[in-house]
Amino acid sequence: MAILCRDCGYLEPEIVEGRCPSCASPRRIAHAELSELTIAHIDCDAFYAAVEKRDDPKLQGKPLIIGGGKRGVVATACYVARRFGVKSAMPMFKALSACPEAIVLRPNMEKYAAAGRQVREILETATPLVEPLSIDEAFLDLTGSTRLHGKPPAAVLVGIAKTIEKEVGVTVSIGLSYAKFLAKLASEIDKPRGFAVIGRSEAKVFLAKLPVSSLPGVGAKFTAKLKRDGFKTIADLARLPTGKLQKEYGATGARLEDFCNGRDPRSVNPSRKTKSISSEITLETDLRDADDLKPLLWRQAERVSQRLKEKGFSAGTVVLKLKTDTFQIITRQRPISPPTQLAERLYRAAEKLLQSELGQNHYRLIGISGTDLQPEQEADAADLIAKEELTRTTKLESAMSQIRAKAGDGAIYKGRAISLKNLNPKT
Ligand code: TTP
Ligand code: CA
Repeated sequence: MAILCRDCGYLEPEIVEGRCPSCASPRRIAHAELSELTIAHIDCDAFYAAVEKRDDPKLQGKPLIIGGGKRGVVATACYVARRFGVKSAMPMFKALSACPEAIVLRPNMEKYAAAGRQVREILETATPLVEPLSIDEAFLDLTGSTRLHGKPPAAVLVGIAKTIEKEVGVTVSIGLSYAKFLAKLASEIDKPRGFAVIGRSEAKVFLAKLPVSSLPGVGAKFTAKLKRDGFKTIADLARLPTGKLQKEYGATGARLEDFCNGRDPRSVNPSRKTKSISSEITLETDLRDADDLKPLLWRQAERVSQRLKEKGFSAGTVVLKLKTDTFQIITRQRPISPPTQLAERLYRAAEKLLQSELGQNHYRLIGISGTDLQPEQEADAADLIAKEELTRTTKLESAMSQIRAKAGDGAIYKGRAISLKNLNPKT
């Protein structure tokens, strides 16, 4: 039975009572399979709320709800507010009657996306096998960890959690197992700032008491069907003879049979090759006027430009995305030659596309994607850019992109930040 320190990652093969011999922390976790398990699920705690608390120390210790606006529901609540019964997706009036002293903030998606990206980058320093599930959670396969880092996955995970706390300023909960869905269930067990393990020896016992809806792919509809058919808990499914679930429910049933017996054939699938780079914003108030929409479009162009530069791509096509107040999604695209990394050129192409969509609808979302991605070496060759596009800003941005491509980001960061701020009329 090994024992792991959740603060310094010190791993002892034998249980020794008391505090960690290395850092004296009392936060330790013991498990017989601690050194063998390789599949992890990492999930940030109360993510939107955690980012807001990080940025405003006055919010520390207070009940905080993120949400509201036109849709009037809770996106998330911090763990203080959860003690009063506030939950995601609850109508705001209900949340506030449960916790009248709660502070309510509107979501700031750009900030959360940036924090989510930062978390992902930290995960990718531990293993290339990172499969993001949403803005704040991912699966990791740390099979190569011992060879790569000289320590088992459990200890690497402690390091990851610490780095995220230090560098991003939010806490995470970790689930460690031998299978993806069990790792995900484990990360829920000990939230927040949790670390929980489900080993092979206890998987079936752990699963037995859970409702069938805890299994992947079992949503509200299927849960209701299973209930009608007499299955409430995972144990109800696990006791069926082999093949019975497949006979009843086809391929879905075969998958269920695996899951309820603690098997998960899915491997961790690292993020697929990047096909597009995009940025979009959902608006608090639906907008229709060019004067309102264009500054928002410029902001998205800047963000896409920044990400193209960070990832070393240029875009050969610009896509404008709009969502109307009746939830209709409109996408319009336009090739851009030579491909670009520049906010100004992305913006101009998108602005032309937007021009044709103005006056018809109110919009609740606006965004830009760069697709048809090319290596950045192909980007913005000055001699190929049409004369009318070569404004002072474009030239400057282009020159900086080229220096950045050669000398790295740091070389010109300061210069760009100062110069573009002063030069660009739209910022
Ligand atoms: P979750 O990971 O489901 O929740 P959480 O991170 O807030 O809390 P937990 O500690 O339980 O993991 O979702 C991540 C973010 O997604 C959450 O901070 C806000 C957003 N979200 C919504 O906007 N609406 C929703 O209904 C849910 C569930 C989440
Ligand atoms: Ca979360």
